Amino acid sequence: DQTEVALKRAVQTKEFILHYQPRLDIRSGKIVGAEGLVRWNRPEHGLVMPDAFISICEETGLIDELGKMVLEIGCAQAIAWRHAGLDLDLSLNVSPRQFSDSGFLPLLKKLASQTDFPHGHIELEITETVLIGDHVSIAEKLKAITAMGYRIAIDDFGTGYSNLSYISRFPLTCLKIDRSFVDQLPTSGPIVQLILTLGQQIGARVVSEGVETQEQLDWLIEHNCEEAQGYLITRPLDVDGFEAFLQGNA
Ligand code: G
Ligand code: G
Ligand code: MN
Ligand code: NA
Repeated sequence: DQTEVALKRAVQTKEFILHYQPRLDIRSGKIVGAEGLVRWNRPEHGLVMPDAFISICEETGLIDELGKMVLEIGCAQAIAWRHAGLDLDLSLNVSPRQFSDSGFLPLLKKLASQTDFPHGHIELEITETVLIGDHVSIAEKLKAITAMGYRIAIDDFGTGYSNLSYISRFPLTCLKIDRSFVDQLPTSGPIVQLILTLGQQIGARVVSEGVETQEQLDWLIEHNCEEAQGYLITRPLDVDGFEAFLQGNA
């Protein structure tokens, strides 16, 4: 199919870039990090959003190469920000297939061995799907990844089917509340509160995603959620836009 052929070429010629959506530390009001979100800069089409190509990449196996590119771009950017004196944590999305690929740990190891790799400042976002299966081997894999200096976040938390009894055995530093819950505040308050309590219990920060209104942010402030991300703060921005946004918020 046409898109698939174009994607294959795009992976080879590296037509992908990252946009960055800031993460707000609710208590201090400071931007403490960003999530990198991939876009395909497709010739003659313009910017293509991930929903139009991530699943094709998963199905065709192109995700390993694309995922590698995302990690390389993200790590290089995180290093550049540190050199510029910016103290930012960067979250990068990892797809389930990429996580289970045998080349994934060696790639992480190679990236972490780079000069100036920002140990403790790169967070990998995995979904609950990744946590299904043999919990002992998953825990070992996650421990190996954290030992290299990465942190682990669970993305879209609350929408999957991860076994809650194992959550505390995994070395998780962050739970990202899916925006479908944030969108339904205050009706969804009991669920959000449950996740906030769980985060506290296991020592993971909780980030609320998809925060669009001041009312939602006020609810999160009142309930001691650590971080917020969403259109209320800003949409994902290209790197120049993101850096300009940081200046405006300094
Ligand atoms: O901005 P948004 O349209 O960026 O992203 C849509 C979806 O694509 C989200 O579910 C997001 O997690 C996913 N996504 C964005 N960037 C990446 C990436 O680099 N790798 C993977 N696997 N998923 C991504
Ligand atoms: O699955 P993941 O959490 O990585 O998805 C991030 C997606 O959410 C991206 O597509 C991003 O553009 C989108 N997004 C970020 N903030 C908001 C928001 O406030 N509202 C909505 N509707 N989408 C958002
Ligand atoms: Mn994400
Ligand atoms: Na999410």
